[in-house]
Amino acid sequence: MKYPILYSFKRCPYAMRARMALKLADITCEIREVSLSNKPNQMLKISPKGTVPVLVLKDKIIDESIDIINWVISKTDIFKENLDQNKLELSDEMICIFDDKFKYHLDRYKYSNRYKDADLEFHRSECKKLLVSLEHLISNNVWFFGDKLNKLDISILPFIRQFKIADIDWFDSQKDIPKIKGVLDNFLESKLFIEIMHNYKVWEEGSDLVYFPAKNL
Ligand SMILES: N[C@@H](CCC(=O)N[C@@H](CS)C(=O)NCC(=O)O)C(=O)O
Repeated sequence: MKYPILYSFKRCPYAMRARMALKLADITCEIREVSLSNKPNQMLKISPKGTVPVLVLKDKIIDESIDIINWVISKTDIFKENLDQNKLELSDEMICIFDDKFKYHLDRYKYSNRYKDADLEFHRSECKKLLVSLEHLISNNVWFFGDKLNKLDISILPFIRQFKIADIDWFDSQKDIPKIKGVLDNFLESKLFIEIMHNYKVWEEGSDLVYFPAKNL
């Protein structure tokens, strides 16, 4: 196996953050775009829980996005010396809060029709409270902790993007999260984000090999 294999799904925020870490580290993978409604058996065999992303390495399988990011960080210097210990700890704490609480309320806000008795406004306001607490912790700069991209940016911005997309006019009308809005705009316009949102055809057994990052980028 020449390159690691990455099972991915373009619009999945977890897969996005894994692709960002891999792209920042310039790690070439064979990418297999997955249809979530028709997951390949090859993926389910190695990761029966059936979520993307899944990274297949020579000696192990990593099927949690944060573990993929941490693996990349352990192998490379993508975020090296950017942050002091306090900020590193704060980042990991915020990532846990966003993966847990923010994601819980985001799903119930975005897909309130899929959850019995979900109150859209309640869940939106719970997400918003978490954004306001993040707003108080971050710098007034390009990224959350300054002018350098960090683990916190790539880990939670894909979810904040989803929160915005759920109702763009409402999001834009919020006045108390200006720094977050600025960072999100920088993220959406960044070369990194545009590159990791490349379109790939859904992979199936026998498909031609395709690579991430895309060869023409
Ligand atoms: N904790 C996992 C969550 C991954 C996840 O839930 N991915 C979604 C797509 S965004 C998925 O694969 N869902 C399976 C499905 O919809 O069947 C991670 O961080 O990698």
